[in-house]
Formats: sequence, structure tokens, C-alpha cells
Amino acid sequence: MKKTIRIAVTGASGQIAYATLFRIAGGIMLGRDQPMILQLLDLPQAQQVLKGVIMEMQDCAFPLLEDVFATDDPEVAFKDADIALLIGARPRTQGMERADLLEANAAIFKTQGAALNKVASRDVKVVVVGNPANTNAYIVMKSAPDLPAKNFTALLRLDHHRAVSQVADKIQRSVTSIEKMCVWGNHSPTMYADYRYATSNGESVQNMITEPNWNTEVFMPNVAKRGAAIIAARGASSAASAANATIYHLRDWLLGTSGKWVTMGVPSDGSYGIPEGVVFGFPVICENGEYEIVQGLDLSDEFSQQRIVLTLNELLEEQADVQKLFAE
Ligand code: NAX
Repeated sequence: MKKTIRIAVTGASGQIAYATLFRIAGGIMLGRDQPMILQLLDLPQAQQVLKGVIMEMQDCAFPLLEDVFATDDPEVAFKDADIALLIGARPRTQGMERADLLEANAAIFKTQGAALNKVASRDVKVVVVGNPANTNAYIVMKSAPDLPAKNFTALLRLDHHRAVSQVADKIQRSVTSIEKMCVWGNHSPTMYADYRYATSNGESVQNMITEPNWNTEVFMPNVAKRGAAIIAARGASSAASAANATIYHLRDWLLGTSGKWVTMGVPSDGSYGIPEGVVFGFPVICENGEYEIVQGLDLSDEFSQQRIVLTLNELLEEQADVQKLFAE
């Protein structure tokens, strides 16, 4: 058996966490030889529900789950955490402006970043799921200056899976045949889902899709608006698919992708002209617990340029809106 790791999960009584926790404890994320302690954070008013979640976890008698506890204190939840899933966020309520949403979440993620900085493992690996995920990840990263910036990431894997699945359906091949998908930018409708480099069993996907305008009129809108379509159909936002994406994001980051490309929102190192520090969706390859941004892809055509500028500008605006947090 490996050394026990501590996994902190925020928003732990919410619907995504409910679809995540049991799979993690079952060993789906890090393997069936990785014991763990789960450290669950939610608001004071959610503690009662959280008690029920923990009772259910106990009733699973998971062999890998050495302990699980609940708290409303970020410094307790993040103590010595090796991994942190930041799922909890303030949802947009009726009449709330985008700026209010950003501000409410900024406060949450600033506090959580400071707590991680103070008490988490010095190599804690963080994935932010709560929206606006990229900017929230940026805030946590900036609020945790003693931790490596590269350890703060945002979830774009759900968008990546949605893109792969749309293409697989279009060309009538299995999802496992598809490689080299990219989703650039923000986890928002401005994202640039891009299959120009994608292959299916080694053949170019682009060459297989001959229908003109399928990319701009079907594929990109379908990927970008999938979250809204799920809400319309289910009456609730994506939960199981978001949970699945979060688990695979972390599994691949920690255990590697064997040379395959996946999409992660990561702080830019200046690649592709994206300003350093902007948390941006990039194609990455993971190995030995580290990710590397795939280099050398051509984004110089007019369409790609427009899409990258659109999503980057949105992120820069969000970042500008939260700068005052760091001026204090
Ligand atoms: P729920 O409303 O079911 O759960 C959110 C939980 O977070 C609640 O239990 C709430 O009490 C808790 N919470 C709020 N503030 C907190 C704080 N300061 N500390 C700890 N916990 C706190 O939402 P759910 O459906 O689970 O979605 C969670 C977040 O994921 C939302 O922001 C949602 O927009 C976002 N999503 C992100 C996706 C992505 O791909 N990045 C896709 C799915 C989802 O839309």
C-alpha cells in the first residue's frame, strides 16, 4: 500500500461533490492501492447534509478510506492536503449581475487561497471547478504566493470530453479513437474548441468532416452551450459529467497521460502569446505529476486568432475586475 494522501473537497454537500466523492473513495481516481483521508468543506448551513453524506460513505466500508471528516473552516479542511478539489462556489441567483457573481466568488477563493497557503502540503495540487473556474483559479493562485503557481489549475476537461464526444458521434467512431483535441481559453461560451489537430485512429478528423460550416454552426455552439442544454433537459446543471471530468483531470495530472493530449486550465507560461499567469485552457501532456503545454501548434489563421483573442479578452476583463482584491 502507498502512503496515505489527504484530499480536500469544497462544496462537499453539493451535487457535483456527491457524484465525485464516492468514486474517489472507491479508488477510481488514484488507483485501488492508494489509501486516503477525505477532508470535506462546506458552509455552516450545509453541515447537516454533509453528516448524511459521511454516513453514506461509512456505509460503503471503502477499504481505501482511512478517514473522512467535515468542517466549515478552510484551515481545517486544507490542513496538509495533497490534493484540493475546489468545487464549492456561490451560484448566480436571480437579479445578480456578472460583476456581483465575480465579487462574491472572489471573496471565497481569496480566503481559500490564503488557507491553502498557510496549511496545505507545499506541493498541493489544486483543481478549481466552481465558476467562473479560470478566474477563481487565478485568485486562489494569487492568494497563495508561497505555493508553486503551476499547482493551481481550472477544470476544462468537461469541455474537452464534450468536444471529443461530439466529434466521435459525427464521424461514427469510438471516443477512444480520438486524440489531440484542444479546448483553448476560458470555461465559458467563448472557449475555442478546436479539432484541427484531432485524429481518429491516426487519421485527420478534419479530413473526415467535409460538411461546410459544421465546425462553426454545429460543433462549436454545441460544445459551448452544452451546459445550458443539460439544464434545459434535466432541470439541473451538469453534475455527474462534471464529477467525471474532475476525477480524470486529477488522475491524468498525477498518474500521467502516456503522451496523450488532454485539456487543462493552467497558468500560462507565455506559450502562444497568452500573458503569463492567465489561467487558460491549453492542450497538455502529463508525466510524473507534472503537465507540459503542447507546443508548436499553429494558431495564426484568422479564425483561430479571432477565437483566441475573444476568450483571452474575456479572461483579462475578469482578471481586471478582481485586481482590487490584491491591492489591499
Ligand atoms: P451545488 O449548488 O449543488 O453545490 C455547491 C456547494 O458549494 C453547496 O453545498 C454550497 O453550500 C457550497 N459552498 C458555497 N460556498 C462555499 C464556500 N465558501 N466554502 C465551501 N463550500 C461552499 O453546485 P454544484 O452543481 O455542485 O456546482 C458547483 C460549482 O461547479 C458551480 O460553481 C458550478 O457553476 C460549477 N461547474 C463547473 C463546471 C466546470 O466544468 N468547470 C461544470 C459544472 C458546474 O457548472
